[in-house]
Amino acid sequence: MTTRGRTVFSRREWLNAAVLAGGTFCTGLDKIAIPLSSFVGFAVEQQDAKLVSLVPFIREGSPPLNTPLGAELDGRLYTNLSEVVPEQEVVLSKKFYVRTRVSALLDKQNLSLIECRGFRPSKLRLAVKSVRDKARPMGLHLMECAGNTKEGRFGLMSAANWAGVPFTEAIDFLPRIRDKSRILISGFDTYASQSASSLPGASWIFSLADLHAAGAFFAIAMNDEPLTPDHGAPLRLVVPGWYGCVCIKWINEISVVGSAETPTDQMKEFAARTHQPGLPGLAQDFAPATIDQAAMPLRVEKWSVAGKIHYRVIGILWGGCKPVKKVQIRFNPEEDYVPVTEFRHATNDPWTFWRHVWTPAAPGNYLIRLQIADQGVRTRRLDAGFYVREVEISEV
Ligand SMILES: Nc1nc2c(c(=O)[nH]1)N[C@H]1C(S)=C(S)[C@@H](COP(=O)(O)O)O[C@H]1N2
Ligand SMILES: [Mo]
Repeated sequence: MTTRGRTVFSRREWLNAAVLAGGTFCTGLDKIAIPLSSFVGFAVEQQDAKLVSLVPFIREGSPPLNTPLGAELDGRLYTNLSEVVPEQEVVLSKKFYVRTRVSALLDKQNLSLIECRGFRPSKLRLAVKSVRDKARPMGLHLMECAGNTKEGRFGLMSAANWAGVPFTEAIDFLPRIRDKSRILISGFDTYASQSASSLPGASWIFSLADLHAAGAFFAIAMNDEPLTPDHGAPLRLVVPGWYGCVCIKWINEISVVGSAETPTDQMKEFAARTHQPGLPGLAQDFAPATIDQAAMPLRVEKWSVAGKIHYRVIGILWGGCKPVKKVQIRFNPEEDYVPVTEFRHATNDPWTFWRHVWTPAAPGNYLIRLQIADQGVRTRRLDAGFYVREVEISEV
């Protein structure tokens, strides 16, 4: 094993890969990717190192990527994550995943004043304009749909640079809320067409403490552009670190509810996917819908270096709430987990990139699986094999 000191993912090599992945994007020349302490394997800066192709993941769905599909509750946009690179910190808004497309009936709604119920004594309204007037950068945050599966090439996940106002600040004009009370946030969710697979109705019940701890905010813009209708304009909720199902779009109601409140239909629909123990009878017994530490490959590159074939697996780590040191990768259950060759945890949110040089022993199919070996880091989806991806290697 050699240590080369500080190594930088060069701009050229990331871009090569992105071009192969069919991506077109502009990257600031001044932006250099993450520095890494050590680099093991071959130097892609070498004259004789050439990126041959990307090895596609197999046995996954094949929906068109980066393009809006269908309408309303069954409408989706799957992000092409294979073209994501560290230099471009966000997914462009037009490629940011969409889980439910805007309702054809939204036009006729007036969502500029949001009903606030249960804030005794008065019935109040929150003006979207007041949020817009106070809006400021809320930072880079990842969003992942709890139903982000390989059927959709794991494309229901993206990161954006958001603007808005922290939840607790936006409602601070309202009378004090009793500590035990919970907050229900609802979005407009009536559609002209019937869904084949989803239930209409989007609302989630939170404790104020959870919203505060997560840094939840009302968003009015992403990536320096106003929210689009598909992403929840005029106002949506973003709860960093939680699954997307709590990030209510087209907000139309904020209500204080008691501790005996039962879960909403949306909470019931997403109970299993947000790791609830069974179906809690009360909203207050729902655990925060946080994303555990997760990791997966985004693309596998085939390289020719001085006449020899090498592969590189490039991926991300996301979710969780503490720094991780030991990330391991395994190629098929018969092999052992080995440390990922290039990894330094930069952030839990939005994501941290890693790379691994891989020289398979023989052609064949390989199931690529990641594992976090740090003690005390919860990884329920990784443990369940949720993000395992498979490739077919034809040449070694
Ligand atoms: N009103 C409303 N809000 C909603 C939904 C919905 O169907 N209706 N879907 C939720 C789910 S399941 C996810 S993953 C996120 C997706 O947000 P995006 O489409 O902007 O990526 O929105 C959430 N907010
Ligand atoms: Mo979702």
